[in-house]
Amino acid sequence: MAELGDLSQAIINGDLNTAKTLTQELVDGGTEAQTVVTEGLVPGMNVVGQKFKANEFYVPEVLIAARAMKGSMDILRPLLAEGGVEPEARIAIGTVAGDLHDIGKNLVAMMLEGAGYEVIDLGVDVPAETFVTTVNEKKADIIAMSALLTTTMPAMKDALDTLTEKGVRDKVKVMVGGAPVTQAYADEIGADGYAPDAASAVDTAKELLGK
Ligand code: B1M
Repeated sequence: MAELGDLSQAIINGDLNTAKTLTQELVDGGTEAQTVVTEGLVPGMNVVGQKFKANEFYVPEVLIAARAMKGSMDILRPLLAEGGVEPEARIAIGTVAGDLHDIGKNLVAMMLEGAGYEVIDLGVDVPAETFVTTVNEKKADIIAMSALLTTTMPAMKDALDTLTEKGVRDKVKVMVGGAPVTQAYADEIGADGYAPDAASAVDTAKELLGK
C-alpha cells in the first residue's frame, strides 16, 4: 500500500518513475488528489527547498525533484480540475523584456507549483503589457518577474510603471528576483517582495498572500 511519506521521499530523491507509480497507487486507493498534493508533494518539495537553501542540494537535484513533482502533477491536475479544487493562489511568472534567461525562473516556477500555487508561466522576454493583460484576464494574485542582466533590470520598473498606468497595480502583488536583483533594488522600484533564490521565493509569495 503506497504511503504519502514514500511519495515525499520519491520527490526528494528526484525519482520520477516511483513518484508517478506512488501517485497513481494513492489515487487508485482512494486518497483525494488534493491530499496527495498537500501531504505528499508539498512536504517533499519543502525538504528540497530547505536543502537547496542549506547548500546540501544544488540546481541539478532541484531540477530532478521538480521533474518528479511535475510527473505526479500530470496525474493529479485533471483530478483536481474535476473536483473543482481552487488553487491557493495564482502566480504569473516571467523573465522581463529583453531577457532570455529562464533556468532560474523555471526553478522558481517549479518551487511555487510544488508549494500548491497555480503557476502561469509567461516565458521569457515578456513585455510589460503582458503582465497587465495577465492581471486582467487570468486574475493573477502575484506577478513574479525575473531578470538576469543588469541591462534588463529596468524592465522590471517599466512593468511596475505600466501596471500603475493601466490602473491594475493595486490588484496584484509584485515580486522580483534574479542574480543581479537585490532587496534594495526591489524597494527602489516599488516591488512588494524580493527573493534571492527559488526556495525563498515560496516564503516571499506566502508573505505577500498573508499566509
Ligand atoms: Co547569460 N549572462 N547572457 N546566458 N548567462 C549571465 C547572466 C552573466 C552573469 C554571464 C557573465 O557575464 N558572467 C551575464 C550578465 C552580466 C550582467 O548583466 N551583469 C550574461 C550575459 C552578458 C549574457 C548575454 C548578453 C551574452 C551575449 O550574448 N553577449 C546574453 C543575453 C541574452 C538575453 O537574455 N537577451 C546571454 C545569453 C545566455 C544564454 C542564452 C547562452 C544562457 C541562458 C540559457 C537559458 O536561461 N535558457 C546564459 C546563461 C546560462 C548564463 C549563466 C552562465 C547562468 C545563468 C543561470 O541559469 N544560472 C550566467 C552566468 C552565471 O550566473 N554564472 C549568465 C543558474 C540559475 C539557477 O540561477 O538564474 O540566478 P539564476 O536564478 C536563481 C536566483 O537568481 C533566483 O532563483 C534562482 C534559483 O535559486 N531567481 C529568482 C531567479 N529569478 C527569480 C525570480 C524571483 C525570485 C528569485 O521572484 C520572481
